[in-house]
Amino acid sequence: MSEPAVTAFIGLGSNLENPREQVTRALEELAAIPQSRLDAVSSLYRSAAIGPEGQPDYINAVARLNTGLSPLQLLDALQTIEDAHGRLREERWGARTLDLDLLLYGGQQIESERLIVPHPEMHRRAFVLTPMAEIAPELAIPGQGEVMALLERCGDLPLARL
Ligand code: A4P
Ligand code: MG
Repeated sequence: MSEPAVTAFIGLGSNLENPREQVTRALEELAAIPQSRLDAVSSLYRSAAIGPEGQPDYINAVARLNTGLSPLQLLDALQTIEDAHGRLREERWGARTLDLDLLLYGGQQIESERLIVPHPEMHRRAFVLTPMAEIAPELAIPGQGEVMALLERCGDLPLARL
């Protein structure tokens, strides 16, 4: 393996078809991404869905990956994992069961057609910031500020740590 260079953070979310297992399996799949090393994984958290009502609760987690892949190579790898989970679901629900967001890629700010980093909603979402604070409490989000300060501003979305 070439020397991994960049620390990336991945947000995991699922609210269909045994979400806890979806997330646990996705973490194993993240660990198998080429030229990359899974460095840290948060606890799993359960919260009510933000967005359209009537959805099941979500399970969320955040992972820290040391990677030699470029941002788009990493996005490709994440989408390959999403597709593998999504294909199973399409038969039954027509919905995706796994969302993998590239939250941060080093300190870079990226705005391209396929990829916006930092993820544009992450700084407002307790279900991202809480697990992130667990594995990187000192971290600052480029353009937004420190994770702990952002989390205080989020208001209280009840999150249950599993
Ligand atoms: N894309 C651009 N930037 C990124 C990035 N940083 N990471 C593009 C990943 N993808 C990125 O993504 C659509 C396109 O965004 C991709 O093809 C990629 O090129 P998607 O995941 O297929 O679309 P989406 O699910 O509609 O968007 P998104 O932003 O992932 O969904 P949301 O808005 O995050 O909503 N409530 C709780 N409690 N917990 C949750 O996890 N999640 C959602 C998902 C809603 N409510 C939730 C939760
Ligand atoms: Mg997504």
